[in-house]
Amino acid sequence: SYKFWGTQPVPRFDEDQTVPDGPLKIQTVEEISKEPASLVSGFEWVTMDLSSEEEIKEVYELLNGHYVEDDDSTFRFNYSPSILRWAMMAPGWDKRYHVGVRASQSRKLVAFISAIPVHLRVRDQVITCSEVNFLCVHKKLRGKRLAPVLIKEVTRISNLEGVWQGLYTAGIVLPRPVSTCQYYHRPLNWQKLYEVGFSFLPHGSKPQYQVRKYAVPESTSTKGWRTMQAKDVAAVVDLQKRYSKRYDIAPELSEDEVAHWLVPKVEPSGEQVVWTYVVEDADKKITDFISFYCVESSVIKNSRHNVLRVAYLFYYATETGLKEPEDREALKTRLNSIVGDALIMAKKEKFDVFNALTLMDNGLFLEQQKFARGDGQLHYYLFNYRTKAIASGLDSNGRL
Ligand code: YNC
Ligand code: MG
Repeated sequence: SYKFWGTQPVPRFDEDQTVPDGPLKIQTVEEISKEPASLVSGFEWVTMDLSSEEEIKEVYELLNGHYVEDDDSTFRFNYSPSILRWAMMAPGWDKRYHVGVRASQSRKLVAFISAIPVHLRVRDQVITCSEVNFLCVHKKLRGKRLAPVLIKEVTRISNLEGVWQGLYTAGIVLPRPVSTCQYYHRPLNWQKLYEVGFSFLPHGSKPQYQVRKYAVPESTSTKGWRTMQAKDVAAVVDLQKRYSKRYDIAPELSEDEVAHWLVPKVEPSGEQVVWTYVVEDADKKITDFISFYCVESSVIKNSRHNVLRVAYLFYYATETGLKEPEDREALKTRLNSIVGDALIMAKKEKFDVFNALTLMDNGLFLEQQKFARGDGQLHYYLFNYRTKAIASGLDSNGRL
């Protein structure tokens, strides 16, 4: 019945899809409250300072204990403090968008929501959105309608800055997804995935067959393959800009954003969040790039393993997809080469599994690269923006 979402400027399920793209509700900054809504007594709003070691640790601990789990509570996302900083302190970040709720007496952080600005192209229009993430309510405070209060607060803060649109994803169905993707998983360490209950032994197979099936070569094979460096930013921005024109919805990434999101950096602790590789041809031109980032998952109850190291496919682009007229087979071959090499790098970096969604051109390599369909779906949503549904890489039967 969507008691909350029914009051928000989001498209309804039964809505006519022929209306032109645009906002659902138009307001001015003057109409927006200068003060947050009051919370139930005993709780108060706080702005979290993620540049403080203590405060990022509090956000980390809330999420580590209470953030997204899979359906049978075997795994829970375990975003490290480094990844949280990477995700929430991207270009244009502002600490006002790191919204917490504390218990007044104990000072314990019990809920959180965040946003960063993103310039999103939806078909032929570019909109500034608040990309909302890390909505989390402590397990003991669930079902008390606190989530709508957090969502309204991040909306209010965005609106005061003149931002009227939102972008977010969720595993649950809400009114109304702009697109829906399936998760696909490519085992890298089959034995461990089997031991934690993530992978199953197919009928008639043996563990050693599965291990052999998912083995990857020792070294990459794409000529000119190397790690991305800061000097590649302008070339990657240009390639990404041209390649992403093929999609109906894509962020417009600035040089600062590409430097932030894609250039690999090793922290003093030795930790790394993102891995990006470029392909440089004989003329020193960047012809391809591909990236993935790391989010660990806690293995909730298993005597042998505590965490899974999970790589998530991020952006990629290739000149091969830009040739006119488009040569689909050449693109498919090229994407299989660079994704295959990315899998090799992820294996070297000790990842257990490599995840990808059915978006971008992923339908061209998921099967060939031995990704298997997972049971999770990810729904993409726009807040206060109407546009026709965007197909993911699946047919009407939900097949690749
Ligand atoms: C969700 N994930 O439907 P109705 S994703 C949005 N996204 O409202 P209560 C959600 N809405 O149906 P609880 C949601 N989950 O009555 C629930 N809701 O209209 C809706 N889980 O509130 C729900 N993190 O407080 C219902 O529920 C209402 O206590 C019920 O809290 C929910 O980060 C939650 O999955 C998710 O921590 C906080 O279960 C809690 O259960 C929890 O009674 C584990 O809420 C962690 C988890 C969510 C991950 C994410 C993206 C969030 C996007 C939020 C929407 C942003 C809109 C754009 C705003 C900016 C606009 C501008 C400009
Ligand atoms: Mg609640």
